[in-house]
Amino acid sequence: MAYELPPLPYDYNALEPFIDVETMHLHHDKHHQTYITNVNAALANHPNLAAKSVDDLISDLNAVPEDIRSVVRNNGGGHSNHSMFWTIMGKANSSGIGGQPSGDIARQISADFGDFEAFKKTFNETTAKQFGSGWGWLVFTGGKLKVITSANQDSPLSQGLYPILGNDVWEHAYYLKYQNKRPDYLAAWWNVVNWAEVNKRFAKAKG
Ligand code: MN3
Repeated sequence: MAYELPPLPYDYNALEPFIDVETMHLHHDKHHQTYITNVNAALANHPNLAAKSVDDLISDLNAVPEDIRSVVRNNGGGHSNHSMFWTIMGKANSSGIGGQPSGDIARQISADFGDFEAFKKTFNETTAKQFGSGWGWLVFTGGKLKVITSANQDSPLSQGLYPILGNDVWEHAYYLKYQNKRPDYLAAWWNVVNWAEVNKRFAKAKG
């Protein structure tokens, strides 16, 4: 079964003014769709791999034949990462979106970083420094939260780590509104984080 573009769980303008409607159309309808088109093409003659969920697919890249492994890593990664990304955001200025974290993730952030402000500072500074295209991630490893980055569309899943949240710092994610000011985008992004969804992912990361 070929992968399909998941619809956004909110309107294209829901993340305004922090992420603009034009960026959302391009990012979701064009960039995400292209990753899906490319990974589907690569798997066309590999029904056993195409039958996996995309997260399972990129969790075991060694199971992917070498001649299509890079294409699957980049485009399967792109599909997985963006599918996660849309769901961990929500309508700006609505209940549970942005603001302070809640639930277990709030307690773990306090335990591991001191407080939310310190966590955001670590995440934003680490991710701002990712050279070129990539992602900033929050993962849970060795009983602690950790901020990591990856290049391109590499997913923590390929390293055996479950992404609790991730922010896309490819220029296509922010350039229309923020131009070269990646730190401004990173700072603004916290206004649209869906903490209920992040808590669900944290529960999964803890196993
Ligand atoms: Mn992107």
